[in-house]
Parts: sequence; C-alpha cells; structure tokens
Amino acid sequence: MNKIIEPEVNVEIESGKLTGSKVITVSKKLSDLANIFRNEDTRREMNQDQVIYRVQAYMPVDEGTEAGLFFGTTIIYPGKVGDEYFMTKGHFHAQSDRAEYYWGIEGEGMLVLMDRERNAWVEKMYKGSLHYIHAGVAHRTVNIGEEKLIFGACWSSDAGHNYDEIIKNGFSARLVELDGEPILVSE
Ligand code: M6P
Ligand code: ZN
Repeated sequence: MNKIIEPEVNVEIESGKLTGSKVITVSKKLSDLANIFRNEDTRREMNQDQVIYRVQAYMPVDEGTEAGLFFGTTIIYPGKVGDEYFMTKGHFHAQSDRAEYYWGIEGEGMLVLMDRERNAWVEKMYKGSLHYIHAGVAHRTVNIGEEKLIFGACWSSDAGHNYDEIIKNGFSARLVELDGEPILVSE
C-alpha cells in the first residue's frame, strides 16, 4: 500500500523545539535537584519552584526497547546556586555500553564528562557543537552564559538513566563563577 503521511513530530531547526502529540515535557525545579549542587544549604534557601531546566522528548518506542532511539531537546535557564552555574542532574547510562549524541543549538555551555575512574573533562557547547558521549561516560550540561542554553540529544531507548551514583558521589569537576568568569574546579 502506498501512502504519504505527516510526521508525528516536528522539530523547529533553529530552536530545537519539538511539537506534536507524542512529545513529552519534563520540568526540573530546584526542589528536584537536592544534593546536586555543591552548596546544598544555598539551594534549599532559594525558591524551590524555580524551573532550572526543561526536557522535551520524543520516545517513539517504549523505554527499554532494544535498539530503538530517543530524541530530545533540553533548555537550561541561566542562573547559579551560589557560585555554581545551573546544570542538569547528570547521569551514567543504566546500560553501561550505550553511547549518546549531544549538540549545541543556542547559548553557551559546558558538557562535563566523567569516566568510571572519575577522570573528568569538559567540552565547550555552543550553536553547532557536536558531542559524542562514549559508552560508560557520565554526562552533565552546564549553562555558563546569561541566556538559555539549548541542546539536542539522541540516545538509545534501552540506555536508561543511572542517577544514584551522581547523587551519591557527584562529578569530580564542577563549573563555578570566579570574578565573572567560569572556572573548572575539582571537588
Ligand atoms: C538529555 C538526554 C536525556 C536527559 C536530559 C537531562 O536530553 O541525555 O536523557 O534526561 O538531557 O539530563 P538529566 O537526565 O541528567 O537531568
Ligand atoms: Zn544520557
């Protein structure tokens, strides 16, 4: 049977915005980010309803499906908890041999990467930057600019998220502002 159909999701190329009934949106407020920032006391004193980042995702197959792909756009708003820039929780993949692509769409950011031995390194994110996140490497994105940081992602539908290790041990590198400039500090 030959037929021409409309795609069920559209992506606005300039902004990464996804539209369509199959798109899900998840907002992470400061209240969802306990024990993520270096200064937990400062985080607790801030407005807990403030949205730090939003993820839009298109998940055409069930989570856990072998060899499928998910697609997402994340917006991290500008700001800091104390001197530490707003960022995602960050995660290892639950299935440790699964990789992921990130790419910069708008704004200025840093992608913090950390291997199993806790060696950390950072890649600059900007409009057009492309990042291959190797299997077994934890990843977190940080907005170091004064505007929104928007990035795209594509990952395996059976990768899963392992947040526990990050909540427990954190990343071995963090981005903080010193004299108006982002600097990388080790924990
Ligand atoms: C990207 C992808 C998602 C992830 C999101 C936010 O869009 O990697 O899988 O959920 O960033 O990151 P985190 O889950 O670490 O908060
Ligand atoms: Zn991931």
